[in-house]
Amino acid sequence: MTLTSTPTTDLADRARASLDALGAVVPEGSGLTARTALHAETLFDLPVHTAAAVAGAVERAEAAFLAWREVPAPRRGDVVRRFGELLREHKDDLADLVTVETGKIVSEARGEVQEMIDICDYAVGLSRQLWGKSIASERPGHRLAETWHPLGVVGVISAFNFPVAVWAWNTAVALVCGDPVVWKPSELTPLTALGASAILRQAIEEQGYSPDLSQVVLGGREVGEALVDDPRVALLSATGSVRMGREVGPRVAARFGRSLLELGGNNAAIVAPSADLRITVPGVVFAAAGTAGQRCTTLRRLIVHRSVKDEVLRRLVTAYESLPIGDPFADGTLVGPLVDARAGDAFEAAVSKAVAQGGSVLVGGERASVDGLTGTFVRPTIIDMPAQEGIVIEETFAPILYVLTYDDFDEAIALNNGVTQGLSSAVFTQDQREAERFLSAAGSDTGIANVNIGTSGAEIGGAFGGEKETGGGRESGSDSWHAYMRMATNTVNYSTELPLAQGVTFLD
Ligand code: UN1
Repeated sequence: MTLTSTPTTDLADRARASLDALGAVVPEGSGLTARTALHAETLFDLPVHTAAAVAGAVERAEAAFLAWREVPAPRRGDVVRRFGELLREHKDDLADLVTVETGKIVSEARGEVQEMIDICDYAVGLSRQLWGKSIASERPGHRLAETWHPLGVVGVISAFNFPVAVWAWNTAVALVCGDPVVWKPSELTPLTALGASAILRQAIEEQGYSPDLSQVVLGGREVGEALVDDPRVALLSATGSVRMGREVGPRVAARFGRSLLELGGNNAAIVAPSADLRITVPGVVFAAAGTAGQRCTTLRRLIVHRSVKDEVLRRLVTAYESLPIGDPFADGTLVGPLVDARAGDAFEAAVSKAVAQGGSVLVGGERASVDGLTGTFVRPTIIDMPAQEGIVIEETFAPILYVLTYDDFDEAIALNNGVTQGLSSAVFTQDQREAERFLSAAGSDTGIANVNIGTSGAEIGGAFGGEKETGGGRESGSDSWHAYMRMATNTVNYSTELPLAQGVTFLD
């Protein structure tokens, strides 16, 4: 099924109209091109920042930090509350930019902005918490406590697939924690970044604070490196490939900076014999084919019990065959384009490798053409694999679901854990023993582990992140805010004696 198409000229106008509505000034210059996933053509030129310009941004952020850290946290929360209000007002403007640049369907683009609004609400509440523990002291007349203080400048490097939500998770929390943010968005999504940051800066200025609390630096590798290596960047929060994380982590550690890494996923779902297929099938389809397979939480491996395999696959193939592929702006489209031509090449290469490894393509496996659009469209794909090796243990950012078969539940858990990435996982079962075993210490080893829902679409209230090569960072809810603050342990002696800890005597 093919749905209507929007020409490039309309998209450029649409992007400019959204940017105007968001109050974003599009800087003049060249070095970076704004582009759209819907067409192979570009929209318009943008300037890139030099390393010196990044250093200038960090310097201004550092200056803003010195004042911001002394603003009471609930007042810092006022800025984030206003940002959330502006996001509600401009939801469609920002969602439009997300669709133009990434090709995400309208409902998911709006969902992404909703995720920003949700984290703002969360951070506003957090601004009245930021609590520390009070600990029992062994000494009379002494109080032992922990205090959380602002950390410093936070550098954010974000990926194209969640061009604004992941920045917002970091920024809403960083701001209430007392930290300014310097943001390097993906080179594929500069417009969305300019739009989102314009309304945050409006919120900051309306409340009378320095706009240097939120800055955007545009460009590629050099811009990222300038943030990574700047000793004034106290925390570097980076979302992207394992390859990127392998470079960023050690470089930040070498200067004793902190990093928060959100890297690749190769997420699995186990389908047990008792699985309720009425929720399993839509759960799997959304997780594997939603966002055209371009979430780090996308479901990439389906581990199915032999006894239900035929039925599960029959239903999945039927669902896949009727997935509407097309213009992400059109009503009814569920699968939009991949972000660019390179992603299409990676999709084709992965399918060929899987087939060479003995996989059989059950549905999809090829590109799709959409009338009037020159972007890269592919058919969501399911490939039955003989073993978990080769291409199956790699993350390909495309809608390819590999099927593996199991007989014994422990074997399924071993397959789930048998990859180097550790972001998200799920089990579909009605057997409580299986569900609990999956969630236990001996179960799934991922940072997100779900029962009877898919691997993607996490809410912001929980901490988001994963283990192993996913990088170990946690963002968004729960106590992820600790990463954005420094903790001091305070011992206060309000007695008239000076007892030493551990019973040590000195000068007695
Ligand atoms: C990502 O793919 O980088 O859980 C983030 C999810 C979304 C966020 C994904 N809330 O799928």
